[in-house]
Amino acid sequence: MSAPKTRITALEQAAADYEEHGFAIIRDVITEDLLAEARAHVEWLTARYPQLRPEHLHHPLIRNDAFWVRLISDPRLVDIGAYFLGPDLACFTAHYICKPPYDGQPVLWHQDGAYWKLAPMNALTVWLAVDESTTENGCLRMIPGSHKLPLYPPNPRTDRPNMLFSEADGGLVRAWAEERGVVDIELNPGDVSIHHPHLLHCSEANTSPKRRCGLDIGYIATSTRIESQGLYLDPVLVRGEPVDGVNTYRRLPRYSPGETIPFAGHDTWNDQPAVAPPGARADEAPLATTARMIERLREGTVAR
Ligand SMILES: O=C(O)CCC(=O)C(=O)O
Repeated sequence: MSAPKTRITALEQAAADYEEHGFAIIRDVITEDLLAEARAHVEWLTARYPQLRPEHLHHPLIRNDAFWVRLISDPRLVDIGAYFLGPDLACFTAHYICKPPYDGQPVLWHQDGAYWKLAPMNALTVWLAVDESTTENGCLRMIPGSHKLPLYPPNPRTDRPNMLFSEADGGLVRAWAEERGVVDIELNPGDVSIHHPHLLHCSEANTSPKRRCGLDIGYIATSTRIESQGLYLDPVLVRGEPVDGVNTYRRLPRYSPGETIPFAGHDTWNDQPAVAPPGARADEAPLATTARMIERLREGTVAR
């Protein structure tokens, strides 16, 4: 028997919310087996890069990491991206923002698109809760309807620790928050929230005893050109077809013990035809590129 026509699927509901408010929540997307691997990955990365704050586990660190590619290519996440952006989909950025207990840094009010140079801005942020994310430990906060705003360049802000070293105009945020209110996006592990590149959103410091870790994924339609210089290099094609002359796509990184965590399926990972050949070297120094990314955030030049 076919489903009644009135039944609204989770994605249809999300699309209606997204259209109206600029964000939506989709519950129970990722199951505990993969979440446990994501947590192991975060532990592994923080042990490997003790010089970095765990809010800064940026994509240059992990884009040649087979588990990272497995995670951002998960069909349950890609289905969400494809529902909003169409069947030909790439991931151009994805990083863990992991706020440790008691001193996790805030992410001040901003619009994601102001940090990206994409043409056209056919992009979606998909935020996967790796840990529980609540008001207490610094969940995302969003201003409904603010996705209708144009993009404004962020203002540098370094007088208080904050992950982006910048924030949106205070007057703009106050006016919109008074008019529309602010919604705290409380999520259980495995839930996902999505938001529009123009939406005003932030997250507070984590002063609680509970870590708050999320994986922040940027998907684009393959017809969107990445125009930033030097940071958002070679996206990963996660579904469908590239568009001729728009972007170049990286070969999938090989699984190699020591270069990522072991994960379910790692033993057959290298059998996929798109995996880089044995001996292929990634032409990048992940830590140096990440340091440059943090520096460009600090300078306010990340969108160039
Ligand atoms: O994870 C956070 O606290 C902030 C994430 C964010 O700003 C984003 O997903 O655009």
